[in-house]
Formats: sequence, structure tokens, C-alpha cells
Amino acid sequence: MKLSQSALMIAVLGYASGAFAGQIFSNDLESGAALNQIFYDVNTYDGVQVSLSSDVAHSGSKSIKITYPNDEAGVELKPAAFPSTKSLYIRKYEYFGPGWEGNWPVGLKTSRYFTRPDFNTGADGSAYAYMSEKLVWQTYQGSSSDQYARGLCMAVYNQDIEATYPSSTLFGNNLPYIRTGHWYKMETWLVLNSAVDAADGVMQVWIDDKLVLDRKDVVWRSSSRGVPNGTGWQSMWFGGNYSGAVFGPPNTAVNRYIDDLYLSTTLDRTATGPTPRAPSNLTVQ
Ligand SMILES: [Ca+2]
Repeated sequence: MKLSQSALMIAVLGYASGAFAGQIFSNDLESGAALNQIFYDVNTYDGVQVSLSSDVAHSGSKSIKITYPNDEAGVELKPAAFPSTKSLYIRKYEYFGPGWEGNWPVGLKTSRYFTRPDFNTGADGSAYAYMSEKLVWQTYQGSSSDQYARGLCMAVYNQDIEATYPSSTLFGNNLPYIRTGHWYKMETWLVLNSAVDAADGVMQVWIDDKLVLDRKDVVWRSSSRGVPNGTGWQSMWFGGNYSGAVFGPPNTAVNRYIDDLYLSTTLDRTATGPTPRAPSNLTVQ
């Protein structure tokens, strides 16, 4: 299938009616479409399994289930490339099943963003600005008995932007840090810097509506770091690989779920995306 055909199909499947002006992609996984009909490409690696699941859901009864059977396995769920945009807003909901406790990775890629339409970064030294988003991250100083992930680490080509969630920041389950058994609302807002080497790029992250990263000085396009190219965000993927646990790989498969994926060129923090459907087990008296 050609990219243009796939983009058309995704536009049809993407619930474009009634969308916000800047909406690029929106999907609640409830349409019955297969993952390879929703995404331009579904790449899996190293035995990872990905499927539509009814185990848990943020909306309706379905979500994406990613099973990581061992270390360094991943999946890339790619929406079709989109017209170049200086600003990109991403919202998704993530849920971690039992077994992640004590096995939180050095970096679990929650998404990746590119300024090329081909999901690539270009050659070293003349590369294109991009980012590996890791909103689930365990510090190297962590404890093997940790029941949660402490922070995030955004890899911006030869630079890691790290942060630790403060214990005072309570998420929607009224607990600090990322834990199993809760749907976390994750929002990211990216604005490319105004010129190469200009320290005015924006990177903001909210989890359960709490601002956990607020940077207005990101040098996305940088000559000194060898990443001078890119005129706007043009492609991304959801999902991503499990980058190794601090204390060794888990001895059992661990499951990660994603639901209600949304992309926009505008900061649609008030948008809810697809209208949430009532749980399938709800009965009207
Ligand atoms: Ca759903």
C-alpha cells in the first residue's frame, strides 16, 4: 500500500468529523478496524506481541496491548506522515499491567517524533531534529524493590533531558510516580526552535493534567550537536522499545496498554478526542 492511499484510509478511520482545526489523527480503537488498518505501519521487533485487546480500556472496551517478552523488544505504531508543522500536540493514555513493579526500564519509549516524513533521522552530522520520548524511566540510582518509575528522559539527539517526578506531584490515582494498574493521561507539546541554534524550542509534558516538564529553551535544531536540519514535525510513532531494566530484564512477560491516541498541530488540551463510549458492561435501568 502506498503512503498516500494509507493516509486516505487513516483519514477515513480517524474520526475526522467534528475535529479540531489542527487535528491530525485520533483513534479510540473501538471501530473494529485492525491495527494495520489504523496505522500506516506496525513494526514489531524481537518477539514482541501487539494486538487489540479487551483486557483493559480507557474508552469503550478496547485498547492496544503490547507484550514485552524479554529485554530490548519493541513495537512502532506509525500513523501516516503529515504535512510539516512547527508545533505538535500528542495525547495518549497508558496503562501498565502487573509485573512492571521492580522491572521499570532505563527507558521505555512512549513515542518518537521526526522532522522527516520517512520516520528517519538522517545521517550523523547532518541529521534532522527528532526526539525519543520516554515518559516512563527508572533512574540508575533506583532500588530493585521500586514499585514505580520515578521519572522521564527525553533523548534529543546527543542530549538527554531528564527529570524526576517529585513525590509531591500526585497523579489521578492520588499517588506519586508511575505505577501499575492506572490509566495515565500523557500529553506532550513540542514547538520547533525558531532557527538553527536558537534556544527557544518548547517541550512541555503533562501527566494526568499535572505539568511535569516545562522547557522553553530546547535547541532542537543544533549545529553543535550535529542535528541542523528539519523545518517541522512530519512523522511519529506510538509504542516503542523496552530499553533494558536497571536490574536486568524481567523474568516474565510484561504488558503495556495504550488507548485514545490523538495528534494535533494545536494545543488541544481541552479536547477529549473521540467521544468516549459507555463501557460495554453498562446497563440502563
Ligand atoms: Ca478504547
